[in-house]
Amino acid sequence: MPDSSHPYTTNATLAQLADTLRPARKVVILTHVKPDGDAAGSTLALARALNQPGPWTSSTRATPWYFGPTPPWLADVALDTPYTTFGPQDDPADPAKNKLNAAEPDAIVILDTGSWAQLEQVREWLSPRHDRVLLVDHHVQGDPQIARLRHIDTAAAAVCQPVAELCRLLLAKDSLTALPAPVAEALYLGLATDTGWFRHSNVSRAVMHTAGELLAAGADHVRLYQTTEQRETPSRLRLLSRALATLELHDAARIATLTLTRRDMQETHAQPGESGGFVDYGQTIPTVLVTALLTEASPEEYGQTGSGPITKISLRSKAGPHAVDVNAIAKHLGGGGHVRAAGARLAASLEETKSRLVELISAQLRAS
Ligand SMILES: [Mn+2]
Repeated sequence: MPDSSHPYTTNATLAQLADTLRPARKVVILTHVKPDGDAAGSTLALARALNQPGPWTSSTRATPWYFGPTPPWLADVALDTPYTTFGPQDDPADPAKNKLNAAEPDAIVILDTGSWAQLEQVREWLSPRHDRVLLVDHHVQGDPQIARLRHIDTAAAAVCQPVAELCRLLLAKDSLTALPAPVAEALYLGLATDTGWFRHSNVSRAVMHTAGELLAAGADHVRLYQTTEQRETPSRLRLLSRALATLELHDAARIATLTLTRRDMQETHAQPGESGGFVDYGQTIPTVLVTALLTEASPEEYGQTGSGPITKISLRSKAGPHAVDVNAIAKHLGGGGHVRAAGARLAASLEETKSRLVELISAQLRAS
């Protein structure tokens, strides 16, 4: 939990951060667990800026460290920029993990978070090095004790906005248009992804201006979009078409159901887990308040419970005046999750599960 007795506020300018980083010989760059486009983009951009050939360096001095699952496109975006990923069992203090980490850093930069909860695995390593920790973030909440020098710009749509300025200062350029193209391209990724590719309400004149300058610097937005957004597998798309074909609307079109059978999985050659995100398609219908994706479990998943069918349930609920607590529904069926997203598994067929689920959701809608 963030400490409310110390406000999470800025205590350093970007120029001060640049002055602190400039003489550093070894820099570790951290970001939140499960890095997204802004986290990966900002950390890669800063690493590239710090690793630019200059009087201070003869080799790589900055390395991003990533914790938790990384996006499938990370290697294709990072290209030759070195980074280290840590599995759930990897200890950041273990120098054997990677020779890039062997030297003790004289500066540590945290980007796109300021929350211990997002840095759990590296906390023990980070805490005693507090005097060397710098932070740039755009979130409202955080733990100020995490870093000695903090620059928090809550008006920024992406942390890549203030990080762009930090890179400009580090490289002593007159404008963002003069940044090296690889630095600009990583920054553009953060801007694009945190604004939903320039669709969300956080798009501003400043965002578009910065994006324009990064394009002028040579960011290849076509390559970035293809690399990060256009990487579906044919099996997943075929499986999606099967799921969408089963769409049913119930209770005045307030409940949507989608189903997938074992046969669908087999015939499309889809891997388990490739149906991730399918449940969100039901939510795109304006009247729909709850969507359920029901998946017939595979034989291996039947476990010791015997021969009967097992159906996996994935639930999503929309916020609003008649919001349904799908966590309560999942709990009722022996599962759980969050108010807006939850899951369960039931020892019943797809059809039995569907009718039981629709009944439960309808009852909650009547009560709300
Ligand atoms: Mn962000």
